[in-house]
Amino acid sequence: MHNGIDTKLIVAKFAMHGYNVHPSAIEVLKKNVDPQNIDFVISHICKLVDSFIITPDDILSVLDTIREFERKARVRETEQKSKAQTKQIYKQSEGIKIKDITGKSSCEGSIEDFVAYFNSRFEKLSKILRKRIRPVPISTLGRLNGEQVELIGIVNSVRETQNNSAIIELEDKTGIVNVIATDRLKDQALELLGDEVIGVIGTVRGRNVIADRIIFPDVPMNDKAKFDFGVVFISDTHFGSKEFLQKEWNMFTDWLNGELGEGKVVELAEKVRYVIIAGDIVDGVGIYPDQEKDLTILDICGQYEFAAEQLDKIPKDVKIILSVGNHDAIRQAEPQPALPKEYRDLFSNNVIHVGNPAYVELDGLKVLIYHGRSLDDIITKIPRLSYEKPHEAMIELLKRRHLSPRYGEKSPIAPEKEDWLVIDEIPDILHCGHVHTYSVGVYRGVFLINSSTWQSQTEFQKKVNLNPMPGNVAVYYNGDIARLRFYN
Ligand code: D5M
Ligand code: FE
Ligand code: ZN
Repeated sequence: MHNGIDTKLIVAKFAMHGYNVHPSAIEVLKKNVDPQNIDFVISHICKLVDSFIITPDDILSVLDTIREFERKARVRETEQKSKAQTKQIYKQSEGIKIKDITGKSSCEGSIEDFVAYFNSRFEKLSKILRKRIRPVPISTLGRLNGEQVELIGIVNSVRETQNNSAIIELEDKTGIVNVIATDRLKDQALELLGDEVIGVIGTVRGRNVIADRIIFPDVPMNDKAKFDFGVVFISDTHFGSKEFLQKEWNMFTDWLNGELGEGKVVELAEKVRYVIIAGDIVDGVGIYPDQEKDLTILDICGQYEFAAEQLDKIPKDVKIILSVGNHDAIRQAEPQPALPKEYRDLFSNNVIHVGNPAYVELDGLKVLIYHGRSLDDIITKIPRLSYEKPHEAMIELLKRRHLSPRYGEKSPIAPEKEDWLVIDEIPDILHCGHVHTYSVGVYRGVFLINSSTWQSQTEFQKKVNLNPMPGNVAVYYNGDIARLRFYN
């Protein structure tokens, strides 16, 4: 009960508005309203009630109305906040939308961060899978012996057994179960990378589930995107490396300036509106042991100055979307933010800096840029894949709707609250680099481009038997991808 407000004062306040108030109504008012809000409430009661004597019911119904107003106001406020956030995510820049981690990183790498990160991954990917399957919680399987069930879980591990099957340990928020995959499903199971979120349709047999189908989140069938402007895809320029191919780079920029090539090739250069670079802009310093021996520019700032100089050879009416990779001067764990300001400031205005990965929309063309570090893991893990055809490994990313399915040493992940590596938005083009080889393909209407490098084979790469295909450029125009070679 509030002592702070006097009954007489309340009667006087109502009288000022021309109303009488029943003593029991005053009690209700005292019980439900803070003294500091009393004037506000009384003025509302007098506006909303048309009887001459105010009753307890009048008071209660007006209080309900006020609460409803307040609730709606709160909803409006949150809606406005989230609208403002969306605006922040999509930094508008003359026809360009960008979504990346830059300026939004929140993780400190604690255990709680990892729990939140994997929860986000599970939520986002199970939401996609739920469009096709209706999972039961793993904890309820004990009661469903003999029945066919649908499950969604994260892959903890996969092991091969002697009797021609594989056991997938699958976990959801309620428990863990062994899923047995035999025959064709065994081959599918052995291609699982671990940590991906999948669906399983299977039959409960005691403590296990015998799989009938394994379902990936995957992308639906799309039509190939058709836009009548050109976009150039390159990657891994490695400026500052002794093996940087200056002569070939100059040929490339000459072509963009309309000074090299003839016929359709020159016409294509005229159409180009954007150049996208998928990271490893510079060779960096201290990236691997004894790297100094491979560098022409030994300091990182000098390397970015040189990079800016080389990018200045690209016509200024072409916008350059510059992402980052594991050789750049930014944290290694993905998602990587864009370059720090001190380096960004070295570049001309036509360079737009983005993180890795970055989802961009260029006059409507949706491109997902990802440097491609996870490709090493995928190509190593799945025997049918090779460095000669990196786009086939990129298909595995689309199937899993995730850019770095396996958390590990080669693919360090920063445990952000949201999993930025989930492929939420289906792009028209997925663009990677990193492996220094060139290949292009289409999967369910999505173009896959790995755009190689501008660095010839290093001593180190010779030792690990890595054969780069430098100087290749992919050019999107009007629903097709052309390949230009500037290296013999
Ligand atoms: O990576 C270029 C390519 O070289 C990529 O496919 C990874 C591979 N690479 C890089 N470091 C190693 C080591 N230590 N062993 C084997 N293969 C490696 P880049 O990011 O340009 O260095
Ligand atoms: Fe590289
Ligand atoms: Zn790389």
